[in-house]
Amino acid sequence: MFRIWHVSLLTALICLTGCGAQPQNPPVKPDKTEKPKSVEAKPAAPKQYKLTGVVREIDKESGQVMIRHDEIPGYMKAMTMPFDLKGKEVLADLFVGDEVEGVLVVKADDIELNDVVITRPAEPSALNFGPNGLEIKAKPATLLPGEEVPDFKVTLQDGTPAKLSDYRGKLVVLTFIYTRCPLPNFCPLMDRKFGELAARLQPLPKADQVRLLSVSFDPEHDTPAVLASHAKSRGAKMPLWTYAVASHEELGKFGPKLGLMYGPTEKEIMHNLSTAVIGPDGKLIRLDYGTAGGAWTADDMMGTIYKFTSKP
Ligand SMILES: [Cu+2]
Repeated sequence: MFRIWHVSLLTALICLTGCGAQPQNPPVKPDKTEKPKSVEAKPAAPKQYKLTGVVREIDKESGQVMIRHDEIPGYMKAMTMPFDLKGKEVLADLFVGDEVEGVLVVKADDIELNDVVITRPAEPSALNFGPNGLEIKAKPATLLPGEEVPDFKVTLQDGTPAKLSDYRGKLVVLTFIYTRCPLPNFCPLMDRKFGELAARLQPLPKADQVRLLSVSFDPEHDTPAVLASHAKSRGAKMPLWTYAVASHEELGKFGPKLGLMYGPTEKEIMHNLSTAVIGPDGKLIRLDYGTAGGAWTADDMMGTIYKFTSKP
């Protein structure tokens, strides 16, 4: 009895607010232009997975980045595939070889890679360029004045092998060129500046404390014979001024540390300029590279040479 009464009272309360208390709205005419509302079930919420991998290719223009990613448990085996990172800030900083981490969002009809961060930057490699040519945006040199320049092997213009460490006791001014360079304000400019340095040093007793080394990054073309004839045409005479060539592998070991970037395109080699002064102890004294790579003058370089060689 008590129970029935309770239910009736509840019904009455609901009717007070819901049935009779509000004025009724006039019936709404159906709008014929109105599209039928979708009655589809909502798709399942996008799934998210952590993605880790290594950048293999970058196309900055389209924003497409090829990533060799690790297995994504429960979703995908390890594979190399493109991801669209257009408009994402990280794109500007990416280099081939960077290890990255991100959140893969898998929607019903699309996947998205978000929150990409570089977990381990690529090992410096002089051959750091994408499939569509060189990413000329050079990474900063990683060597600072006072730090030891890693040893590397070259072949001199007379065909003899040499190492940087063979020059211990000498002050080495080193620059990078390739003899076919068509741009007058790049390699030919370095040749002219080294020519000027050589001419100024030659009559000085201190010339024997100094070595000028023009290292080619074009081993496919710049054989010792080619270098020897190039040296002759530039008036370079061993041992003061020597042309040499290094393999890409050797260049990869020390070039980027000195801010060098180069990479072949169809017709020429894209590159920047880098000139290093290395002390008799093998430590970096001075580095002019990147956009400032062509700016040094024989005058200020002679100043550096005087400062770091002994008196006579
Ligand atoms: Cu050049």
